[in-house]
Amino acid sequence: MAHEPIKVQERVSDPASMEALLKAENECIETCFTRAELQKISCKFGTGGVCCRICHMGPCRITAKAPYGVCGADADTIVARNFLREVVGGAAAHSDHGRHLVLRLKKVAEGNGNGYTLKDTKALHRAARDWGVETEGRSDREIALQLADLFFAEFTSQEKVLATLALAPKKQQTLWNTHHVAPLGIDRMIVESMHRTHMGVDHDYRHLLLQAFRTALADGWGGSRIATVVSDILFGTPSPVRSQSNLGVLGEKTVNILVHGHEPELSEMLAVAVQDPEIVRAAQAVGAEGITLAGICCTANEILMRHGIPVAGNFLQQELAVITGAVEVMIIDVQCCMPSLPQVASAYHTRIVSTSELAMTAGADHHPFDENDALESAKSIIRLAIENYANRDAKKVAIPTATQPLVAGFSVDAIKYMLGGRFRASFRPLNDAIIQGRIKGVVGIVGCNNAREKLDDYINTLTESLIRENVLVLKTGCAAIASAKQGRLTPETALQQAGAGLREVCEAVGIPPILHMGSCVDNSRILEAATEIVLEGGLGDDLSQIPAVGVAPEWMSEKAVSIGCYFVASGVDVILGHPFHISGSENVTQFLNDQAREFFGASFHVCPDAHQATKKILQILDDARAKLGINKKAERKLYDMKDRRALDV
Ligand code: NFS
Ligand code: SF4
Repeated sequence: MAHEPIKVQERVSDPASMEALLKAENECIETCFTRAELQKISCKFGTGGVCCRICHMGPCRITAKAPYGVCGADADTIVARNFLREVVGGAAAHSDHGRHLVLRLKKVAEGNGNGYTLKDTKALHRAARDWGVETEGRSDREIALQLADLFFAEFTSQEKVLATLALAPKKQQTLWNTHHVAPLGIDRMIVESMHRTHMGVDHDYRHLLLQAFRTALADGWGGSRIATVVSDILFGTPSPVRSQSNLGVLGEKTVNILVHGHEPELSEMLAVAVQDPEIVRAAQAVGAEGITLAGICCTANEILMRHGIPVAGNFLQQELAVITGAVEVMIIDVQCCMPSLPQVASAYHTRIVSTSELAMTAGADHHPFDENDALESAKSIIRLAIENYANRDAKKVAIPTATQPLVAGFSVDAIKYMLGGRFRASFRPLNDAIIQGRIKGVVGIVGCNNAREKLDDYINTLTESLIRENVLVLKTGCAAIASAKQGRLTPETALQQAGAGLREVCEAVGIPPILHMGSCVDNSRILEAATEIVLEGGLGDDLSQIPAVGVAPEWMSEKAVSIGCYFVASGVDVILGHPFHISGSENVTQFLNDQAREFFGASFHVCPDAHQATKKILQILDDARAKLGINKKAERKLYDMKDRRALDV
């Protein structure tokens, strides 16, 4: 399909994406970048959130001349209802991901693991302790079984608030109870929110927005937290690992398999299966040197964190990966997989293979992942790729050479260990560094890429300026991959750019200034880290008091909306690179960007560029420091031996 040429250098920033997008342009392949061009003018009713199609007297659109829908709903009601439904979408996606993992945990606990095991018994015991499960005199499987049932109850609880909330600082829990936003069962919250947004039910925008925060809390402290914990039990708690990133990780002479999507179950098995000697021999038999397994989006983050499997790219690179002409099979499951993939793949030999029973895509080959024979299932998909190698058309292959090394794998456990050593693992050195002003604060940069913005640009500019200002940066999702591709996830490179105070601390304890903490459900790890900071003491007694900020610079998905809401409801200010679709209601905008502070001690802020965001973040951190009385100018002293000894293992 011919389309207007696009300015490649205005759409992407890393050299590999630039090369691949140019190739797409030359070959007249349509991508999200060209489609974004065609969709350029957005509907102003949609942008403002004032289009209601909840009942069939509508769609109704609010204008100055028609300020009410047919039923009498005003802009506040309509915007708040639409917003709540976005949170529902995001919370549902994260939580259903979590549910599938709990189902797996239960099977393993019952002795029907079919290749899956309780890989990390330390994580199992940690979870048992956190959720109050008796371990004395019980087998790991018994513990896991009770834990799985307890987690199921978190989904279905009808009257009790989530048990998981007890992991938050006490004051946070009291606050949630006072404002009636402590969520009951995750499924109940999601259904109730759908009920409340049905025609003719909940109409008060404040009440609707508080429900949005409540549903989001069921995601962050419930579904996502559970997903992370169970993944750690089944697949191992991440610890620092080196790997490579960007499209250049694809092999010129290997069978290339990309996993894309979110659920770690299949990708974990693929990571095992590609090492099988029989599979390797099969690849060699078709003339390949071996197999390259790499990932896109969050499933990439999952296997990167645990196995060091390379990351081929983030969200906006999924089509570009296919356009290299060198991918035999791209496996997709759920979330963030573009429906355009089979169309792009049709220009090459690439096969798009969908594997989740939840998700089919027209034009993709559907090979449902057989969980009862997981390893065999993984191998059969790899064999498809091996067979397809012969169909690769050398004339169409151009793999960008750019790759960058990285270090990932910073679970809270790993950070604690690095900070304090094996025997006194603790956040103390970090808290002290914050109190002394060597580190100004902690900022989580998370979330997606968005085809309406230049790929990675805002994320990377912001990250650089924050570390320069002595801010420790925690990363997840596609934002983490952005840093990886820029070579900023190696301690060496990043340290050269960090401010003096941050650099000293990082060097002394051996952590990089930018920590890759995992996939988007692993934003729960950021909450966990923030909680550790509170519990360690000296920086206030709830999350709203510590100098911490969350940022979603290039966000696009409903999951990001939910994440933003649970951060704010947890007391962490959130900066958005572009606003929610709420501008049609001043009241809703004011509530989210301001009034939320009265409830939670935090709110949303919109900063359209990285420069503005940096200023805003530093101001928020400074304010928090002033309130804590730790805003004195940091003494510029180098670490002496005593300090070093205090930090050393
Ligand atoms: Ni998060 Fe991960 Fe990426 Fe955004 Fe999508 S992959 S779950 S939603 S696009 S960060
Ligand atoms: Fe219109 Fe009200 Fe129906 Fe919405 S619920 S479509 S505003 S009549």
